[in-house]
Amino acid sequence: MKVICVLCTLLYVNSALNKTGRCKFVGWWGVGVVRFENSVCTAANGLLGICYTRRQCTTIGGYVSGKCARNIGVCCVVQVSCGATSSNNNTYFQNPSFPNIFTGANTCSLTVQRCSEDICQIRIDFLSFSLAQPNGDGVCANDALIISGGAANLGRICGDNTGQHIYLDFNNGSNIDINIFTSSAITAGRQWNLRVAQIGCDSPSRAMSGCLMYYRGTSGTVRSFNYGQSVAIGGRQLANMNYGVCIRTAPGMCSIQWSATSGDSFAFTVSLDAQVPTALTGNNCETDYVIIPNGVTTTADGAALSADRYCGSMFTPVTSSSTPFVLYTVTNGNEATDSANRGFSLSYTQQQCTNNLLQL
Ligand SMILES: [Ca+2]
Repeated sequence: MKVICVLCTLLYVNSALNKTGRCKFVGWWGVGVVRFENSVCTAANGLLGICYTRRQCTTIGGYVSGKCARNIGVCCVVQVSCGATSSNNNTYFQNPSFPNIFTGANTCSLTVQRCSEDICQIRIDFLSFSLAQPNGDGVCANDALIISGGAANLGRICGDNTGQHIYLDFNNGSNIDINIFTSSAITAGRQWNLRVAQIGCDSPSRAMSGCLMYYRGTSGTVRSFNYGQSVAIGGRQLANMNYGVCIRTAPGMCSIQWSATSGDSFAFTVSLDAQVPTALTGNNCETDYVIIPNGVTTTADGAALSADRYCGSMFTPVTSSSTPFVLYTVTNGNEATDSANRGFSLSYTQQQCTNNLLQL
């Protein structure tokens, strides 16, 4: 047994330094040394965990929920709250007393460390996220999510963002700090549950650089931060945003069509008065707008109209053949000329290539 344990230690050290980008460790079980990959597992409670030995799970502050690796390993779930530091893939960062709401004033932070030098990116899934709404200018003046230390600046995010996600590259070896500020100036029930996944530099799951959001479906819906139909103060659209949303080009697809999500009269209220439907394009969009590179709309008389910028409070379907498929969001720091803007909920559909060998 002594020999086995020495071997375990050596393998553990070696594996922690390996170059796979998957943060492998070595499990040992019974009378022999057993290797298994620390892959993602679905825990018995439905959350995502990582396959570890029971001892490793305890060491990293997780808890066991089910088994994995042909019952050799345990599915280890890590849930943390304010003040934590984690290098664990799929860490759940939750408000104090989650799933109950949090009403206090606080600064709550998670420090994310790379679990190996072959990790390039994190994906944050907003499984649950509700902070106070922005002020009348769309500024997150009371509560705010502020992420620092990564390779891009996001601006302040607040309001309701359940279901959103973001990708963020590590800035070399620097940690990424996820900070949530809740203000004593207002009374609000806050809740958050953010899942932070670590993505290897060579992983097919890695988003292209410059894509804050990345979607993989041939069709789907993209919503701006804090998009919603109801408004309390001013509007819901967040100020000072500037980011790209990318869509993975599916095989055989050559263009993408964007349209306002059907059945929602506020699905595109980006500038001007949300109650007075008006569509603007090009240089008429100066404050808040989306950019669809080389977009083409069809006018009522059938003519094609090209533009890059789209704003106002109405959206005519736009098709673009520019690749990679991307949509940019830009907002300024106020809503001085705007009223009751919600932001956007745009649905996309990738369109097949025509006159292409792939069609034969
Ligand atoms: Ca604005």
